[in-house]
Amino acid sequence: MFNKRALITGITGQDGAYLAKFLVSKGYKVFGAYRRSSTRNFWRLHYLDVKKDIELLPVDMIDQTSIMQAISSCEPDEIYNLAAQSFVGDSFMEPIATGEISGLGVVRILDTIRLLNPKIKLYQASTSEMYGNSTIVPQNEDTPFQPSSPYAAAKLYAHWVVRNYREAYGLFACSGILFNHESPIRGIEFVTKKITDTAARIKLGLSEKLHLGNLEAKRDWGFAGDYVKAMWLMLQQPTPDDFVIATGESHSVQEFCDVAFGELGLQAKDYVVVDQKFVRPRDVAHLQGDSSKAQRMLGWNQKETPFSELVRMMVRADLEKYQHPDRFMKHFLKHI
Ligand code: NAP
Ligand code: F7E
Repeated sequence: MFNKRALITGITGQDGAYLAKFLVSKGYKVFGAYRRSSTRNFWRLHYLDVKKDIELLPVDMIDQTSIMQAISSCEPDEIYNLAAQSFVGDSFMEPIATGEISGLGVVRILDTIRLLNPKIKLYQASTSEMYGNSTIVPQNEDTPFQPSSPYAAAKLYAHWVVRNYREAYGLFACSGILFNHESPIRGIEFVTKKITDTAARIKLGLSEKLHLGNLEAKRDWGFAGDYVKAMWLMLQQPTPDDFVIATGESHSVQEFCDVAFGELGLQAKDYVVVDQKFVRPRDVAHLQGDSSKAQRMLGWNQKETPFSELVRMMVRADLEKYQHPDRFMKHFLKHI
């Protein structure tokens, strides 16, 4: 018998896979919303060995009907909205699609909950990017927002609408303001994965240089596996609220490179090349979160995976991937 029923949007993404694994371990019946594409991309669910435990439903965040059908058919107690156009760099190239998916998509879910079953609890994936180039460091729940990209602006719109539906209609809707979180299954377009993947290739003689943009940018990087626990904890509280989730430490892109290459016995300065192609029209300089509210009220542990351990975990996974491609490829070859 299942304890509760949860619907996760963005099931094919990094957090979708980790959250599905976590909720299954808690005895949930998990439904995963995926968007139809010409190529199935469930490899992360296979990688974490959780595909067999979940039921998939087609949902596109720009399509109200698909959202309504999914929610009415699986009758969830909790919805975790992780679906988004989540790459800040691309949001400058696709600002309208980003607004539709990451901003308006959230209103489509909120309105469906309001009309169908206002008892459903909602977790919304807000982001530290909403702080933009804030001069206040570290950032907490009271720090003013200054979004510096179409992605951040879309997420801030969603963030305020979640709060508005909570106040106007009494929905149990929470936003987790999560700072950057990474893992071996992070998308290759994000800087951490690009660094560990290329460093592993360089180590094995498969690549020569690593081309990056702004090396000075500082981020508060944590492990995705730790962060999905906070999402769940937010929906188990007596009242809905918003929480910052972060490690409280920040490091520059340069430092990330130094640790990653160091793990492989190499020196980053011999391989890293600055390439203007990867510099954004506007970048965010320094994000570092203060998660004391989450530690106090949720009992969430910000120290579970230290920075050096996170980098090591990612580098080792990428090295293993190129040393034993057959073991990695099997996740893509599994039947859907
Ligand atoms: P991710 O790996 O990029 O996953 C995004 C997911 O959204 C994918 O499953 C993607 O499906 C889906 N999606 C995109 N457009 C969609 C659409 N139109 N309809 C339905 N699904 C759609 O992102 P993540 O790192 O797991 O992050 C999860 C959430 O947390 C996102 O909302 C992100 O913005 C937010 N967030 C992430 C971080 C972080 O550091 N990871 C920090 C703060 C907030 P496809 O596989 O089909 O593309
Ligand atoms: O960039 C710099 C880049 O793309 C981090 C998303 O999950 O976290 C993520 O957004 C920094 C930026 O992540 C390259 O300019 C330098 O300053 O890994 P990123 P992000 O933009 O912080 C937040 C919290 C989210 O919510 C987002 O969904 O690294 N950087 N050189 C580079 N970044 C990339 N991607 N590629 C480079 O070559």
